[in-house]
Amino acid sequence: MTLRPVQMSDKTGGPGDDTSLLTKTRSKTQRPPLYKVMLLNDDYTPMEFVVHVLERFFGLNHAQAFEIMLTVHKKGLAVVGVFSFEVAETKVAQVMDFARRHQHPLQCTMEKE
Ligand code: TYC
Repeated sequence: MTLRPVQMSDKTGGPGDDTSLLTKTRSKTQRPPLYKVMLLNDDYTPMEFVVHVLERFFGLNHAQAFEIMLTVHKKGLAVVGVFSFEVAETKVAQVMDFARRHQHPLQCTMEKE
């Protein structure tokens, strides 16, 4: 909140002659947009590999990683985390590169929340 003096008169000088007002300028707080990072199911990537990816790049413990892997397997996809644009972009690139290096077709994408 910024207090902005507004001069209401040009006749300034004398005591008690201050006709300025304090007006409140509402500044809307800007929150950065968030991005969902999602893992997609496929028929070939081994379950253990997906669990490893979730532990390694998303800091999940084994039980959490296994649960999300199973959700992707059953439902086709799942959100694995929500991040700023830059962090989401990095996670997607890390997962895609890791999967490619191991010759698995695992797909990871991001979408504005
Ligand atoms: N459907 C895969 C299988 O049966 C496992 C899998 C789970 C693959 C999650 C990708 O994002 C994925 N081996």
